[in-house]
Amino acid sequence: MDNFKNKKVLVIGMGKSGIAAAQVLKKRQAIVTACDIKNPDLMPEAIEELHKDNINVLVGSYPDLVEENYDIIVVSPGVPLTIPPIQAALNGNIPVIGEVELAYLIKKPNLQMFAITGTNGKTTTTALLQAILEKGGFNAVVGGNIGNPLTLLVDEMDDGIIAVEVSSFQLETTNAFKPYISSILNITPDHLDRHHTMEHYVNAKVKIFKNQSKQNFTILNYDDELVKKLAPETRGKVVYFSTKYHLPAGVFIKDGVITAHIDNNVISLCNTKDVCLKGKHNLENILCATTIALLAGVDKVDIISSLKSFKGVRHRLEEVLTLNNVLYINDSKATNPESAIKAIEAFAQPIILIAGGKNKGASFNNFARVIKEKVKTLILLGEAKEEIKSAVMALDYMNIYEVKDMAEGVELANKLASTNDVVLLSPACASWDMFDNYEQRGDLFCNLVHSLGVDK
Ligand code: UMA
Repeated sequence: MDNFKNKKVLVIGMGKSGIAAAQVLKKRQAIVTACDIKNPDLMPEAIEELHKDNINVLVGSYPDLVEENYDIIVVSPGVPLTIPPIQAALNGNIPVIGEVELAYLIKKPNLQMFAITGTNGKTTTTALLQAILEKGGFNAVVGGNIGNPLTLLVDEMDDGIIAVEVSSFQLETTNAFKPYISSILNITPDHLDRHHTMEHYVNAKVKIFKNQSKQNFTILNYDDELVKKLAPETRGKVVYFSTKYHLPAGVFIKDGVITAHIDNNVISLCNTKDVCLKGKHNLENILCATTIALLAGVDKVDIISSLKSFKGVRHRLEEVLTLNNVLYINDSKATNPESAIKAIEAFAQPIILIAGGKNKGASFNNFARVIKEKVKTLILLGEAKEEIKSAVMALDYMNIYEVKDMAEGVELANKLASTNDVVLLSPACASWDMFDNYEQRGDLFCNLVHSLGVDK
């Protein structure tokens, strides 16, 4: 369905995605109602913005699906499909699609989507890809889970490329979505509170290439056993990348040099020592973005120059400041244990770790092992603090402090830190118990750290 004129549409969730979806649908003359379960007092701006566009709004409850006779339901990524109105729609054979699917349906034919998913690294890879494409002379923007709702971008752009970060939540509600190039960086347990089993989580992730055909490319990480084995499930042309193996075809590291073997051409790019993004995990992100850029036709010189200058994204191993020889790092985007483990492993110095938040159904056992090995002091906050505390105490790790909020955490870290330490905010949890999103959590951390600097 790409003609929404006079269609009666219900948009569920009035965050970024819901507002964007409602606005582009209204522009296409659909009869739109946006709803949200939140208390209306907590979302005056969203209500005002939608009212300005003459969009019906229902806040604090959901409408009656049977009575209202909707033609289609558009669901925001953070809304689980198990809520009663969505179940009622599915039982009544009313189509339920996500905001990403809506964007794909209204996309103009000359606008291309290069999509990236994975448990970790997708934001960095998406941002790096956009930087390379832009350097290569393409009209390229980032969109999707990275923070810019895809519907708004698709509405504005006639051609060019969107480097799309897609989450499992967004993929779950796709149907026709067919990116020209798709890629999966890695898959480890995450969001199991929503997907319940690894099988469901993987099923959501593979929807990134479900509709691809032999004209399309599917980029897979050869080093990730689960991802590597997905190759037979796509009809797209598979191109692997690997940080560990010399592949007969694909993109890999040879004698320290990023090397591509694509269509019988061997291209040497730059030495891994010269790339700006540090850490083993970033090498996977770099190889993935490089593979996509090469397939898009970006010149080798532009790829090299981007790799040498791209410094990373906010809230991901972001250097806040160095104060009294203590380095403060904001890694608020580490919303699962795997991601926080990678952050801890990126530092050789003694670490004071601030962690905790809302557990998304993960086990903290591996996280606890890495803490025991590498973290000097652990400061815990949020809903999951007892769970993390039990996991580390089971390994006889006792250097634990519990705090009530971020302000107390930063103040304590500052007090405990000595020369050459790193104070690392890498929560291993979602932010939703104390914040609206990880950006808000990271911004607060940065502000608190900067005010330490002012106080001294
Ligand atoms: N809501 C309901 N009913 C529910 C649940 C939520 O009405 O049962 C309402 C909430 O009250 C709230 C609204 O839905 O007002 C929020 O919708 P949302 O959670 O989908 O948030 P958006 O602001 O639309 O942001 C979403 C993504 N959020 C999630 O997937 C949770 C953003 O990803 C994304 O940047 C944005 O769309 C634009 O595409 C954030 C994220 O945390 C970064 N993603 C997860 C991750 O990266 O791990 C998947």
